[in-house]
Amino acid sequence: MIRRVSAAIAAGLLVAAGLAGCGGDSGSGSGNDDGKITMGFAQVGAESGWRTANTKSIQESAKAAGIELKFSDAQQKQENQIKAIRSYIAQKVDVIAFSPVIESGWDQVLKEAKDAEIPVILTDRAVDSKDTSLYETFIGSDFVLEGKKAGEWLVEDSKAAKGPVNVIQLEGTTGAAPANDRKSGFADAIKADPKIKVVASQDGDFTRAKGKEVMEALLKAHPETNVLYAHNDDMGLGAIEAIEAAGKKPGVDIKIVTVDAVKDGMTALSEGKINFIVECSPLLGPQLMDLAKQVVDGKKVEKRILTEETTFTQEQAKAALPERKY
Ligand code: GYE
Repeated sequence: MIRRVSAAIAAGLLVAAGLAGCGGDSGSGSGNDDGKITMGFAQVGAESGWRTANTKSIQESAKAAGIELKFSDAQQKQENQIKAIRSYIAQKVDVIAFSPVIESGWDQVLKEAKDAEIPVILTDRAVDSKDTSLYETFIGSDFVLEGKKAGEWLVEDSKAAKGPVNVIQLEGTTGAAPANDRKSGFADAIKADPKIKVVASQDGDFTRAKGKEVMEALLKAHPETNVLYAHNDDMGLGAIEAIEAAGKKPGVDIKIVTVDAVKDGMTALSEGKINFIVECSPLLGPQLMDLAKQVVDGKKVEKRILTEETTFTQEQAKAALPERKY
């Protein structure tokens, strides 16, 4: 039944009152045949402002789309996500969506979903599975491009610099797609200027606390640092505290470029503590719900759907802040 009902939703023909009478054929549905699509969503965790906004977007848009959402928070642990996905399979949800904490190690559980004929949508982070039939589609950002934009900004900004440009890089969670890709995109772009060197690069797990802790240690080991590249705003904001505690001025003594553009990051940018932010949009919910309806309906969708994103200078942040939703 679920297939026919969701087709009706897509066509805009659904009359809520008619729903109750749509029982009968249980199809590949969730077992409760109220005609509603049930989605199991295995979230990474609550590590950053980006993640909080992403979770809110998913929960709100599921509600708006009339999709029943089963939501779990894996606290940044792959084994928790695998457990959650297995439980969604056991509950016979109509569609599974998840944001894989790291890229590797998903083939087995994705095969289990496929065998159970439950379509899977990757949101935000990708997997490195060779067999792309294990998921329907990926929706999210081009992280390599984000890293490249950060690097290109630094190359441009360093044109006037006389001496060496010594960069500390705070990486996202080791093995996560955005950590791998933001690192490689950045590395590629800074090749354009031999003055620019990454003097230290370490995992800050995408959190403010870890960003602060790692920056404290790296600053001691590399007092010559004059640039910080953080793979997200939160680590950058933690690092700002470490920089200030070391008696240096963030944004001036140490220039800072980050990725995300969440409100706290944009505020620091507008105050001159960050120099440049590459945007990464967390508002994937509406598109995800749309795709869920399509794949449950058996429709073919594009294999990789990329979000459009911009960048912000300090001036642009000041202008954009009042309208910023997250
Ligand atoms: O940039 C970071 C979060 O996967 C794109 O995860 C996401 C990243 C985001 O923790 O803040």
